[in-house]
Amino acid sequence: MVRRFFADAPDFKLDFDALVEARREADEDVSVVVREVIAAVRRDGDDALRAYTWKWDRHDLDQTGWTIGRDVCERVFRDLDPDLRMALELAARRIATYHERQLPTDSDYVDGAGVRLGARWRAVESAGIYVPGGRATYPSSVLMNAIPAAVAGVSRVVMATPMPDGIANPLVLAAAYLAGIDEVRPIGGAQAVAALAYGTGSIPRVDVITGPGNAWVAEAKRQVYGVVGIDMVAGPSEIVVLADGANDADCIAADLLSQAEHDPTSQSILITNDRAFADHVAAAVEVQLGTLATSAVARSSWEAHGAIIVVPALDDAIPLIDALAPEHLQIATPRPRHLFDRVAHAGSVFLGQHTPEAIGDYIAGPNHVLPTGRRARFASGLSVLDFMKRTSVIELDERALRELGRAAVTLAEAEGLPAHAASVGRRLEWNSRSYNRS
Ligand code: HSO
Ligand code: ZN
Repeated sequence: MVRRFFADAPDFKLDFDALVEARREADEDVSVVVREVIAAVRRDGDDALRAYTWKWDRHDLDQTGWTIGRDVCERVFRDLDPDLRMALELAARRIATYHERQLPTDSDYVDGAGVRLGARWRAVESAGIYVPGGRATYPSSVLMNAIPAAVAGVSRVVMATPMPDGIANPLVLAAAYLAGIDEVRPIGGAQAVAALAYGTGSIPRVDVITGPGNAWVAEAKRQVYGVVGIDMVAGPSEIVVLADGANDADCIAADLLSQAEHDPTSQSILITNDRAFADHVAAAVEVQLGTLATSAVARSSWEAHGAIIVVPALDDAIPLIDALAPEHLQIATPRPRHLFDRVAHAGSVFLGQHTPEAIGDYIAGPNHVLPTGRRARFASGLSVLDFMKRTSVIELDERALRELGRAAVTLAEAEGLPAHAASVGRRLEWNSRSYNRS
């Protein structure tokens, strides 16, 4: 049975705080092993990669090759069931169109002091997209990671994905083809992250690594951060559904389960102002769990981390939502924007009764790589900007230097940095000499 909370109960605040603070991420400390793996890949390069891949994936890289060619991915893509191929194509188009709007514009202007200032955006040269094997092997995530990189203008996008027992996931290869990836590396785990970050004899290093992964991959990304850029270290997925009693209980139950089926550590929370509706949804979840093929995972998520919270009025949900800062927020009420306007923290929001979160997982267009574990307070979903960097541009002429130079000299002297002061001060003198000459 799922936990129920009543916002007007005396001990609600305590219970709710415990819900917010509860740790769902596995406590496994993998950092020591990951440190060794990274050191080995830095030291021994391909030899380490070959050995780890054999040990953990039972996969002989020399036999399958160190790269899966674009021609192989294309063949798999062409062989897809036509409905699936068209669905992937529609998703890819919509994701590309949405992300194109994120492309930043350069700036260039002359300010009142006569200083020409600007900012210039460029894509990173290369990016590595990690795609896990195992439970969370999603072709949709290949699109969500690789398309923003392509839209940003990254010239080399490499995908790393493990091939346990030498067997590749065909859907992942097909999605890689569609997303324009031309270099697929059949490697996984911390060793793949290390290879992407530092490079090996056969794998040139990249500048940015994005993509989900298990505890080892997440820890490896954390450890190589700074050598390369990373997107974020994501925790277990979550959803908050705010729904009134006018909703269909079966639909809302399905929404909650769609998140719960991802992982036993996922979290689905319903907030409603209707006590009877809460009962109906709880019952509908039980019925659906009876037939769901993923019910083992979904049930353990729902029973360990799920919750139903009954609030006196929909407005009372707002501070609760902000405290949770959920990755996904569905607002299934008649005036969803009215409520959403007052929500400060959420990774992605789904408004109205016709917008289930799963639409955003696949086809709406915005990215499904989102901040989890209350990180929506300070972080955003994956975007084109994760694959770009900005260079600021400064240009002064004589007049502008005369205008600003003195203040710079004063600050340099205050910081005890005479060479800084001279670098500006000498130019001021030089300017005034040439000024007097003219
Ligand atoms: N809901 C997941 C993404 C996903 N769902 C992929 C299905 N496939 C995290 O946003
Ligand atoms: Zn999902």
